[in-house]
Amino acid sequence: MTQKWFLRPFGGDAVMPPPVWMMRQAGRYLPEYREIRSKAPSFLDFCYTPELAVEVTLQPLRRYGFDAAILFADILLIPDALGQPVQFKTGEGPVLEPIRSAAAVAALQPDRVLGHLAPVFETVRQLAKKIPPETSLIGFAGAPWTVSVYMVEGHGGTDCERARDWAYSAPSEFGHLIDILVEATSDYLIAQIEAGAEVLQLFDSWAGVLSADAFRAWSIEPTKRIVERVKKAAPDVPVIGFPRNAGAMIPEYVEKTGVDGVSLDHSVPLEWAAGAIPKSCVLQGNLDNRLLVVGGAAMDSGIDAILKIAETRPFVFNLGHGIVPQTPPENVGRAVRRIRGEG
Ligand code: 1CP
Repeated sequence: MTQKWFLRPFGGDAVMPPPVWMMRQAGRYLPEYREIRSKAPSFLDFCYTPELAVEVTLQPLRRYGFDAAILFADILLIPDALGQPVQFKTGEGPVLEPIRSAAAVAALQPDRVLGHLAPVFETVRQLAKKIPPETSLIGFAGAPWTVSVYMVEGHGGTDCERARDWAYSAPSEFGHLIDILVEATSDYLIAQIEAGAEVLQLFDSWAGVLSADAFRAWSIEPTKRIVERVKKAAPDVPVIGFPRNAGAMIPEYVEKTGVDGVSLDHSVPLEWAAGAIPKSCVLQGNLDNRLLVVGGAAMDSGIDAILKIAETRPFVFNLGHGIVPQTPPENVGRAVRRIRGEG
């Protein structure tokens, strides 16, 4: 049986070269993205217009031939679908009308989520037909903790203090918000699989601000519940977790959530992760995204160090966090060639 290269590590194989994709592989560093983006009236409209979302998902595949495509959408579509006002302001990032009371949680509308997100499922259906046959399609969502941070803070660029305070001072009230997100996110991911997603990634970008016990309660537990629901619906679809900056808690996250792969930020020493995490869990990562900006010999040696570990176990090459807008597109091409032993 021939299997897509991207899926091989999830079947237990340490393949060389390792499959490669990059978080935020579609985005502002690409001139062809900026061109299409300027045609949509708002970032949300952009995400909800399948024709545009499909096109920008395909752009980085045409340039670099990544082993996987990631659905073009955003983790903040879930708050939007729940009825919380969300806007993306140019140069400022997302702005939400913050939720800071039990009454505001009770006003969320879980029943409208799947209907509201129908355009995203249409994008996935079209992508499943349009990506090259050797490429895998990744669906995704934000993990409940990280999505709740934006819902409670109302914007990025914080230390998540309001969300942390709420979680510590009124855990059952805050837990109700997390429960709503677990259900909505599970439904959303299962619908992505039904539309054609072959792998899922759960982004917990703010996992690293939590104390160990809070991490167990608000990152591990909700993720575990989502993985259980997804596995019940689709046992064979690999789920990758990304508990960014969770450091020493990562092995426990892997063990307790049941994820099939774990995406590592660039602070994690790979030789430590390789010893602390069983080979049954695929490691993904973890080139510093600034090395992709810098390029040249520094980037090459960062890549080579990762490849030494990739040889020894099931592995997917990625960055430690998303591609930043200042990245020269030619550096991405050079990185992919180096990873594949072509340069
Ligand atoms: O065109 C623009 O200016 C918008 C920039 C942009 C893009 C390209 C945003 C706003 N979202 C996206 C797409 C996106 N977001 C994708 C699909 C594209 C791809 O990966 O190729 C994905 C997977 C995400 C996920 C996402 N959105 C995360 C998790 C990953 C991470 O970066 O940590 C987070 C935290 C968001 C929120 C968000 N959306 C957009 C911005 C600028 C932010 C970050 C806000 C902040 O905290 O500063």
